[in-house]
Parts: sequence; structure tokens; C-alpha cells
Amino acid sequence: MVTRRQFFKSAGITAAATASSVGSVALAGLPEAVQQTRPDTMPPLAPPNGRPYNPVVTLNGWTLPWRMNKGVKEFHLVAEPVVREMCPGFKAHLWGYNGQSPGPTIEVVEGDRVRIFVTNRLPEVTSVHWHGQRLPNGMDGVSGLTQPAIPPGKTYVYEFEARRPGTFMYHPHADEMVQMAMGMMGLWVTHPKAKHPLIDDVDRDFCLLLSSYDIEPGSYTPKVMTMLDFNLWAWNSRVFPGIDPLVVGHRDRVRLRVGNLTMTNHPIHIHGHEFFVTGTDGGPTPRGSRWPEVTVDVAVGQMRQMDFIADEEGDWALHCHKSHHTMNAMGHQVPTMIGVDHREVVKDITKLIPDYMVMGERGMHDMTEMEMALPDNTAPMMSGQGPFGSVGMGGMFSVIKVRKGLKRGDYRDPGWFKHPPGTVAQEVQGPTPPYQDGAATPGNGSLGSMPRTPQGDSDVEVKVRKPGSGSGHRHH
Ligand SMILES: [Cu+2]
Repeated sequence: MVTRRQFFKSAGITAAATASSVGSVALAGLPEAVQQTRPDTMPPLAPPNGRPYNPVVTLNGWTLPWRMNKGVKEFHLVAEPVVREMCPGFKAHLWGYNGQSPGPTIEVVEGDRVRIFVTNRLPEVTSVHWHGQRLPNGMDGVSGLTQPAIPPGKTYVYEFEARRPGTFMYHPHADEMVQMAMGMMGLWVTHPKAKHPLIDDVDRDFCLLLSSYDIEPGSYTPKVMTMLDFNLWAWNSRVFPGIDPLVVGHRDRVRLRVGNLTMTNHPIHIHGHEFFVTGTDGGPTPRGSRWPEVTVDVAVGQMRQMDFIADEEGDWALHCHKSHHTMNAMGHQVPTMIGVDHREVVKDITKLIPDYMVMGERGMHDMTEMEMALPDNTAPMMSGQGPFGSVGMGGMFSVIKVRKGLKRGDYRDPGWFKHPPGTVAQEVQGPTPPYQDGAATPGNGSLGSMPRTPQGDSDVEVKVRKPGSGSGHRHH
């Protein structure tokens, strides 16, 4: 078991100095405001007191330590501006809690009495809504409706009993559009107090929040008015290749808890396994309602809890199945160029813009390996190196690494999977049989957007201009 002090040390967190905006007298008697300075996935926080449970792992996040005060678990959240590294080389100026966005995960046990102090170090009012919880109305955190908004510099306290087990979220209910667009959110897990008929024990328990941002390449602050056209799709305010892998042992029982606080739905897709949806933010699902899936849609404001047995070794992708959501900023300004030969045009353009680059004539995979001059502080659009080259992904993407012989509680990255000989797709040697050109040839009844060139010309040249190319696409 990790002591509180050891946890602080190993997790790289520090007790924040008393805020200048909140007098030390006012804070005397409050639990210390623990702050996290790193964006790494922190080891699970084994409960140092209270009822035991198997703690969760927050991907690229951490769990907030508490103090026990006469049988009440006391937490201290500090709402404040933070600098979040969203992936190596790209930092965002967000708002969050205790040094990070999302805020720390709060973990308690069904039946716990919980007291949460919330200090507001933002330049405007805030509040905290405990999404999904059963609680007294006045603790629900809707500013103006159930409480006055918390003014800047003030500390409010919430107190209630964690009445039912499950995965919940917390977020402001004051100037929500701005504050959630700026990254203010966190996860809350209530573990069952005893063996629960609908909640199975698991070996590894991961949680993440889906969030989205609109940050112009080269800038730091999200555009808060954006409603749909976000350009960064994040898990716990990280984008691939900045999202840590989910390391699990072979045959481990694994749980994924995914909450969605973006403005659109996300079909979360697992490779190589099937999962069952075993819970929502409404609670555990009845066993008779469960069926196997490899993709589950997580709608706006929902949580989905998926259980699976990791019985296939390897490096398995886990990602949002909206392909725009596995790309980072910049992708949406690029016009579709497939089938366009714009070499002549480029000569004219480069007279005006010397750095102009031809992109996407043969698809966009080349962009994953292109050395592009990006503005400072920009996430690569799609990158991430795998053992076989570029993965060509960004945004909501990670890898479940299933390995034999992992010790319980070992979450260190085991490196890339070593495939047994003969189990990797490979190039076919020898001559390929001739291919009969079919309907997609001009003059053959239809006009393909990418007509084949005459046989014998290995360098594909394209002479057809695709109608409508050059107009940027919008996504939603
Ligand atoms: Cu998505």
C-alpha cells in the first residue's frame, strides 16, 4: 500500500502554496490543495483509509488524495487556469482543477460521507455540478438555481453521501459554455461497498473523459464560441500521440469508463476483443440487457462502462470511429486533392507563396511522414510512430497493450508487441496476376475520380480534375 507521502512523491504532485487570492487564514482548517504538475498517467491511488477497493487508473491523469476528518472524506478542488501539455510539443492554456485539465479523479466508496471544498481562482464565478449523483438539491451545483455562484477568490463547500456506485463526472454549472470549452471537468468513481450483483471485480480499471478544443495552430487558448467545428479531439485533454497506452495483462478482466463532455457523440471502438456495456451514469446495467459490441456510441453528457477480457496478446487500437476525431488541428482546412494534378498550378502559386506544398494528391498518408514547417506549439496532424512506420493517427486514439507475465499493478509501457513469426501481414513475393480494368475507366460508362493510367507506367499520373475540389469540407 502506498502511503499518502509516497504517493505524492511517486506521482510528482505537490501541495500547492496557499493562493495569494485566498488568505491563509481562510484556508486554515481546509485540506491541503494538492496540485499535479505532470500530464503522465499516475499510478492508481490505493486507499490509505476507509473501505478497500481496486482503484482506477485515469489515463494521463491522477486521483485526488483526501483526508479523513471524523469519518468524512475531505477533498479540496481548486478551479484555476492551467497549462496542459496536450501532446509533446503542444501546450494549451486551459482552465481546470488543481494544476491540470481535466481535474483529478475523485474516488470514494458507496455510503461514504464526502465533503468537497472548492476554491475559485478563476477570473469569473464558477460552481461544481456532480453529474449523475443522488444528493440533496442544494448540493447539485447549479449556480443561480441551487446555490449562489462561487465568486473569484472564494471557497465553497459541498457535502453529501455517495449513495450509489458508478462512474460520474463533475463540471461547472456557471458559464458552462466557456468553462467546459476551456477544459473544466473531471471524473468521479464511486466503488461498491460490498460485492454487488451487477458489478464484477476487474483486474484493471481505466477511466477517461472525452473533451474537444478549438485551438488555432500556433496559438494556446481555445476559442470558446466554437459549437461544432473543433480541431482537437482529446481523451483527458490529451491527443494522440500524447495519450498513454492502456497496459493490461493477458487474460486480465479490464474495465473502461468513458464519459463524454464534448458537443458530439463518439463511437468508441476496440480492436481484437468484444466488450459488454456494464454500466452507464445511471448505474450498472441489468445482466439481461448486455450484449457484445466492438463499438459503443457515447453520446453527449453520457458515461459508458465497458468490461472485457483481454485474452488476445498484442497491441490493439482503441479509438473513436469518427475518422475526423483521430486527427489533430489543421486537418479540416485541407481541401480534398485526391485525383487533382496541380503541378502546373503549383508553379504559379510558388511565385506568390514560396513555401507552398502540394498535399494530398494521392491521399493524405504522405502527410504523416512529411517534414512540414508547423507553427510553434502545434500538434502534428496525424503522426505517432509504430514499429512498422507511421500510425497516421491523432486525436482520440490509443493502444491497448496486452502482455503475458505482467505483474498486477504494473502499468509501465512494455514497448511494442513482438509478433510470433508468420503472424504479420506481409508483401506477396513474385509476379501479381494482371488486373482487368473495370467500370472506373473513363469511356467505360462511368468517370472514376482516379482513373488508372495505361499499363506499364509505374508513376501514376492523373489528368482528371475532380469537380468541387478545393472547397474545404466542414465536419460535424
Ligand atoms: Cu469522436
